[in-house]
Amino acid sequence: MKGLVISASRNIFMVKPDVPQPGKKGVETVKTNVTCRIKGKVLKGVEPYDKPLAPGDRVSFDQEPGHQGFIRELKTRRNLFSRFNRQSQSSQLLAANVDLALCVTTPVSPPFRPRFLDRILMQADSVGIPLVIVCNKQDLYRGEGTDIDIEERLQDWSRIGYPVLRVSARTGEGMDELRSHIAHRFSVLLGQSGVGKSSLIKALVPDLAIRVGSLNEKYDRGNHTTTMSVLLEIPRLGEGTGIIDTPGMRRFVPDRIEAAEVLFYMREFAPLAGKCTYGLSCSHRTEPGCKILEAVSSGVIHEDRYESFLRIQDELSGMLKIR
Ligand SMILES: Nc1nc2c(ncn2[C@@H]2O[C@H](COP(=O)(O)OP(=O)(O)O)[C@@H](O)[C@H]2O)c(=O)[nH]1
Ligand SMILES: [Mg+2]
Ligand SMILES: [Zn+2]
Repeated sequence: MKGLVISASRNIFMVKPDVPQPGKKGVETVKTNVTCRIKGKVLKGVEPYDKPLAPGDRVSFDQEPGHQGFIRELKTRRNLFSRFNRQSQSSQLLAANVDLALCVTTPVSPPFRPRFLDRILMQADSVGIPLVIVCNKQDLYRGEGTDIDIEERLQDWSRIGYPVLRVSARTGEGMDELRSHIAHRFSVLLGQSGVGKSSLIKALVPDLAIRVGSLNEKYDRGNHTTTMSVLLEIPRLGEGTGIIDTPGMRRFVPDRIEAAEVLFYMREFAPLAGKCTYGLSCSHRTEPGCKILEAVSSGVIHEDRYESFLRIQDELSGMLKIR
């Protein structure tokens, strides 16, 4: 049997079969999710991650009617969004086979954190997943009392090619535009804890709220915050619509990107790679004839993006020593 991974913990996976299963009484057929484990110890073709599978993965599995299933094989992934987990020193898989990443941010509450976004944007570009920035909680934004000019940063992301949506899960502002982006696609919702990822899902599908809660409750022992990625299929928003809600994160460490590669995965930097006087060995900090530094002074690269670039590079080169 073949199916779609809905959620994944360390060794238990919820899989939705492609073909309807016989119902409990054997009469009606329903697509009941099957609780699966992995057959044997390791799944072929999967590196030993903390959790080997992610929502959106396609697998084949065996199941005796009424029993738990055993996953035999992982189908080749089209893409994979992950982050590096410092604690376990391994990749944390957040979503597989997605068409779109929705990076959620807020002007306030929690405070606007452009550097957190720059990391997520870079990760998405490194694995070729198109990304849309969703600035939620517009109802709280009055454009005052913030150190960083939020509007300027949003406009700069838009300038370098990321669509920016201004929405409010509370008032419904901008939700139609968000719907049009996610219809007929599988998306992953990313962003730090508290920006309103779960609230956006509830605003998109009000009566689904109970199911979101109960799904998490079932696996998180009553804890209502999302602690694992969960895939929700929402056909009423258009055939083939699905959203993967991801667990709360406080930090985002890029995964499988070396310090020297950062340049290639920041959109407005990438075309300048290798063009400095010192070519690819340029550190883009003090060298004469550095095209990156020139681009910063001419405004082709925003100063704050350059600051993000430096910090990410520093962090990743530090990490390489730890590893
Ligand atoms: N004022 C306002 N509050 C919001 C909005 N969206 C979410 N919230 C609140 O922000 C808090 C965190 O939301 P939640 O969906 O749990 O965030 P998550 O951690 O990203 O899933 C909750 O108290 C929500 O009620 C919004 O558009 N406006
Ligand atoms: Mg949540
Ligand atoms: Zn340079």
